This record gives sequence, C-alpha cells and structure tokens, in this order.
Amino acid sequence: MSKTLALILAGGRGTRLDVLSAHRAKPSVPFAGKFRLIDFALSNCVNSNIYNIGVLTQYLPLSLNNHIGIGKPWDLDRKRGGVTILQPFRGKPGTTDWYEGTAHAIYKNRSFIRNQNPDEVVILSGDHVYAMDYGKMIEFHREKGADLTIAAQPVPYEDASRFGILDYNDEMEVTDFVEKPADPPSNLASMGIYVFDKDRLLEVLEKYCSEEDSDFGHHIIPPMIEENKVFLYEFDDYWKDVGTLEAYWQTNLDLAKPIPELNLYNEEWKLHTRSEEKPSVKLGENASASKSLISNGSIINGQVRNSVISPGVYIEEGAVVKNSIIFNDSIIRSNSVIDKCIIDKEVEVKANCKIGYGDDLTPNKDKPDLLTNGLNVIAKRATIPEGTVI
Ligand code: ADQ
Ligand code: ADP
Repeated sequence: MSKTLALILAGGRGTRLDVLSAHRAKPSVPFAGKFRLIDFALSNCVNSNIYNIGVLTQYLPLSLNNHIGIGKPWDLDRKRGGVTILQPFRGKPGTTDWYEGTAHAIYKNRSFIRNQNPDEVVILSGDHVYAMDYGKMIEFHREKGADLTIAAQPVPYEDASRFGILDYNDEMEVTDFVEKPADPPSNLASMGIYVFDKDRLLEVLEKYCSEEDSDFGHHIIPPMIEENKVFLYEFDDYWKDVGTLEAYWQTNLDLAKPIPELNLYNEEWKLHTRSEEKPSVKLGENASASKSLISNGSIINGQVRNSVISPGVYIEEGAVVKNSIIFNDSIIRSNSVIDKCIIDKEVEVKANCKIGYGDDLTPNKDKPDLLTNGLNVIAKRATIPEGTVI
C-alpha cells in the first residue's frame, strides 16, 4: 500500500468558466470529448500508484459525485483506500457569497488525514490538464528531506499574474513566493501541486488556517518559506490550468492538432473516465470531418472542422461546425453554421442559424471581463430558434 494520500481540490468558485460551471463544479466540466477535467488528476494518481484519494468539493458537487461514484473506472473501488468524496463546506447560514479557501478546506479534513496516516500528502487541483508522475516528485521531496515541495514551471509572461510566482536558490530551495502578483517579478509559476510531509501539514494547518478564507498561496507558503524546508520541483512537460474560457477552448482544440503536446493515445499513461456505452461514430453520405476529435454515439451528416465533439452529438446535413466544442447530446440542425463556439450539453440549434459567424464580437459586449475573444458559449439545454444569427 502506498504511503501517500492525495487530496484533490475540486471546489472553488470557478466563475471564469461562466455558464459551463454554472450548474457543475469546474472539475466536472467535460473535456476532450468523452472526458471531464478531473479525470486528469484522478488518472495521474492511479498512474503514479496512488490509490488513496480524497476529493474535496465545495460548489455544486452533484455531477462530480455522479461521475466519480465509487471510483470503478480508475480502479479506485477498493476496500482500503480508494476514493472518498469529502463533505462540502456549507458556508455561513444566510450568506450567499461565502468562499472557503483551499487551506481551510484541507484544515477541515484533518481528521481524515490523521486516520489515513500517510507519510506524505499530495495536494492537487481538479481542473488541470496534464500527465504527470507524482512518484518522481515525491522521490525528490524525500531526497531533499523537504517539509513542502511545490511543482513549478514557466508560464507566458502575460499570464504570470494568474499564478503564484516563485524564486529559488542553487539547492532548489524556494526563497520567495508571491501569490498572483499584479506585477510579476518572473514567470516561474507554482502549479498549485504540493507534496507535504504529513506531520508538518497538520502542524501548519493548526497554526495558520482557522480563518475560512485561508489559502495556500497567501497563508501557508509564505510563512513556511521562513520557517521550514520548502523546495521547488521543476516539471517541464505539458501542463495547463484551464481557468478561463479561452484557455479551456484553446486547450481542447490543441488536442486536434496533428501532433498535440499532450498525447491521449499513450497506452503507458491512460486517461480513465466514466463513460456510457455508445455505438460507433456514424458519418453520413455527404459528411466530412477533419482535424477533430469525435466521440462515440455521434452522428455526423454535415461538416466538422477543427472541433471537439462529445458523445451523442447529432449534426444534420448541410450544417457546418468549425473551431468549436460541442458537449454531449447536442443537436445542430440542417444548414446551421457554428464557428468558435462552446455548446453545452443537450442544446438544440435549430435550422439555418449562424452562431459566431464571421468575426463580429457583438455577443460578448456585455461581458468584457469574461469574453473578449469572440467566443460564443451556449448554456446547457438551451434551444436556439430557427434562423438565429448571433
Ligand atoms: P488558483 O487555482 O487560482 O491558484 P484557488 O482558486 O485557490 O487557486 O484554487 C486552487 C484549486 O482548488 C482550484 O482547483 C479550485 O477549484 C480548488 N478550490 C478552491 N477552493 C476550494 C475549496 N474550498 N474546496 C475545494 N476545492 C477548492 C492556485 C495557487 C497558485 C498557483 C495556481 C496554479 O494558489 O499559486 O499558481 O493554483 O494553477
Ligand atoms: P453534467 O451536465 O455536468 O454532465 P449531469 O448530466 O451529470 O451534469 O447531471 C448531474 C446530475 O444532476 C445527474 O444525476 C442528473 O440526473 C442531475 N440533473 C441534471 N440536471 C438536472 C435537472 N434539471 N433536474 C434534476 N436533476 C438534474
């Protein structure tokens, strides 16, 4: 039995994914056709031989609970260890905009950590896209005799203020950490992936986390740099935090490239998921599809280009879907054109619609903070009337 416990943070507000996370927690947002975001963290765990996992939820955990169930698709339906969905935080009675910080969420589950009694606790986010062997990071953590090890990698400078930014010395010891600085001193970003010595974790939780909004970046890491051994583990493979709609859209479409940076077809590193049995993809007589991922149970009679299609989607003859992501069981009726859209589950776009057609950014004008990129997002179960032009 592995002496490591993984805790996956699968809650939080996730408001930047807008309507996609309006009725589901961000980690259960569909991804790459048949998967959900949390499949990456869960699959990385089992591929790293970590079979003892707690999932911390906060926000709308229903679809996440259904997805994970008893963990069978990940081989986590075990008598000992396996996957445990930890009770969500309810917030103060009568408040609607409460927010629980990441460290407080772990703090509340300290009896679970004590009961599991691991050597190390790995803390992960449920909404990152990557394939990573946590075993190597744990090995590094042990070699260094670290109290805390933080995985990091450079990110584009323009994104650096969305992350915790680190500095370190020749021994790889972290010397500086600043959470989401407005003016980032460098572009070396924390991936929000932590390996903690279990006893040290319990100690710092008691010390710094009694406030509901306590989080790792603000309340745990900075004092630990002063008082404990905090190391940096460099991870130089593909890793994306799909925190914004544009990053979400781009990361999906990247998978349709001829040689994507992330290989979903790697037999040595399988991405597991819960999925329904569906028949094969069916292409009609005048159908065409290129540079796309198309999932089982879909029927394509129109054209699909540079798109990601989830299971059970129906695209009628004459319809064109390009640069788009379409979730499960949506229907695009004949002669409609869908361009640069994210269409949630069970949407019906009636005939002769043009959505996201051309380069006009009009539909996003009222949401300049969320959408400034020409993306159109259609909410779950919406019906778009015949002939609509958006
Ligand atoms: P963010 O991801 O912006 O930055 P945060 O919003 O605290 O940080 O969330 C981290 C993860 O925990 C997310 O997956 C979120 O959904 C989840 N989460 C938040 N609150 C939760 C709660 N109460 N219960 C359960 N889950 C919760 C963090 C670090 C940065 C680092 C980036 C890398 O703070 O330093 O650079 O991750 O992506
Ligand atoms: P997602 O859109 O994330 O896939 P699911 O379809 O998995 O969400 O739904 C999560 C759970 O919520 C399922 O058990 C489903 O039956 C239930 N559910 C979804 N929508 C509704 C609804 N409008 N009313 C009642 N239950 C719902």
